Formats: sequence, structure tokens, C-alpha cells
Amino acid sequence: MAYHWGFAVYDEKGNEVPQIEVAPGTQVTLEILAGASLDHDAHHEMMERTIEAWADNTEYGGKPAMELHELMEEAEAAGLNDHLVTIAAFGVSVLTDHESSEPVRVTFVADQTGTFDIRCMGLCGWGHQFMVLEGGLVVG
Ligand SMILES: [Cu+2]
Repeated sequence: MAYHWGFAVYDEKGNEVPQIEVAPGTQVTLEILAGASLDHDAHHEMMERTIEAWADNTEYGGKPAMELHELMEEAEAAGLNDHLVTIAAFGVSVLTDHESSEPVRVTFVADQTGTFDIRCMGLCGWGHQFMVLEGGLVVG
């Protein structure tokens, strides 16, 4: 799940997990949704995550909650509703489709071991600069 401005990761049973963990050599399929494709309540929950984690936090620009909310709404009003989900080491680069409730799928082979970041590489508004899940993929 890619939202303004972060990632939430779920296992194949739908349980939220802190990162994707796979054994070396695994063929990995990711199903990626945009927060903006969710129904109102679920979409709102994703926005709340950013506000809870980021409000007044200097690591994320030190914006107050109200302003963060406005910045997210501005991004959406400007049509910046998709995210380019990237795991550079594996050549993964997937643009979400916020107009569809079906996830975009990508498959790759986890042929390097280590810890890899999941990053948005598509301009998605003010918080884009902070949109990274550090160590979001662990192969080992
Ligand atoms: Cu982005």
C-alpha cells in the first residue's frame, strides 16, 4: 500500500507486517495499491498515519497536523494520487493506479541478499521527499 506519504506492508493473509521478508531465490509477487483507491474510511486511516507519525516532527519537515492534512489534500487535488513504488536493486518500479481497486502486480526474483529500501520515485506532493520505507525488503 502506497499512500501520502508512506507505505504499509501486508503479508499474503492480509496481516500488516513491518517489512517484506523472503528467502534468497524466492520469486516475489507484490500487489500494490494506492491509498487514494481505498474507500473513504480506509483512505482516511492512511492519512491519519502520516499525521500521527509526522506532526511537528522535524525529521519530516516539522509541519503541524492541520498543515499536513492540507498538504495531502492539495496533492490529491493536484492529481498527484499515484506513487512510483521502487526497489532499485531488483529493478522494481511500479506506478500505482488510484482509479482501480485492483492492485498493480509486479514479480521479481530475490536474487541478492540484504536489506533494501522501498521508495517512491514519482512526484506525489510535498511529502514525497520523505516517502521511503527503510529496510522494507529483507532477503536472507
Ligand atoms: Cu512520491
